[in-house]
Amino acid sequence: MNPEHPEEQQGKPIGRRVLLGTLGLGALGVVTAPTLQRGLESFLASASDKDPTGLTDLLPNGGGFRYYSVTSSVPRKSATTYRLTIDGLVDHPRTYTLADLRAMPQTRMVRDVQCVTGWRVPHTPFEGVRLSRLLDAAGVRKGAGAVRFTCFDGAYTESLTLDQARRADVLVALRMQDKDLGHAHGGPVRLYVAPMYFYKSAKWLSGITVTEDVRPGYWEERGYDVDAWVGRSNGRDDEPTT
Ligand SMILES: Nc1nc2c(c(=O)[nH]1)N[C@H]1C(S)=C(S)[C@@H](COP(=O)(O)O)O[C@H]1N2
Ligand SMILES: [Mo]
Repeated sequence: MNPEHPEEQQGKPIGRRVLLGTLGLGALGVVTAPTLQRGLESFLASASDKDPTGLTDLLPNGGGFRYYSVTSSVPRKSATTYRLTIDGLVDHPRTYTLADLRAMPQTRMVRDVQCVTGWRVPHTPFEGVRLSRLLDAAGVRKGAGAVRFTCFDGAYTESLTLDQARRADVLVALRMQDKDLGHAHGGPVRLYVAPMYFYKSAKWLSGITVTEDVRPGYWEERGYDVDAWVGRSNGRDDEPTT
């Protein structure tokens, strides 16, 4: 597998060994809000309808997205109330509105979404502004080595090294599945880190802070890898690549 493009293994079905191997982590990692989960069932059904391979039928919940939040409720932000702040070790700290972000060049990518607990949603389009573009606009200072993400749920955090954050396949995403990001999936704006397990893709993104060092995020303080490359982290490093 090309280490720069771990997503190239996207066509590979998830082996039984992977699913079995992650059940322990899954029990730890799945935190769902029962009411919202129910509200999402129609969405889940339509997500699996879009999978002609039937691959998602093999997954524990019959396929499709699961709704994850580490908090029991999350405030809603609209197109008018949403703000994204970039600060820390930058020359030009700035607060963006949703309209500001929409006015910037958008990048669309289609990859498999993969949660570390084993579920996967094949060929999922995401669209938004490259994080590298926002970092360049902010003017990253010497001595910076990492980027920290905060969320308006008030609890979740994530981080990337500066090199990871500058990859072309890391987006500040405004759209998913060719629709504006809904609240349940982290709208109006979430992070999308295509080459890594989905826990890196922080929902309800509100802050981007350029820092010296990586500080482990919410799940990483609870045992998951900070460098969360799909297929070569979290004990999955030995997956055969066929
Ligand atoms: N703010 C926030 N972002 C988050 C999470 C969360 O609980 N809170 N869960 C992560 C995990 S473990 C996964 S698998 C995905 C789930 O995204 P979804 O709810 O859109 O399916 O969001 C990631 N980002
Ligand atoms: Mo996850």
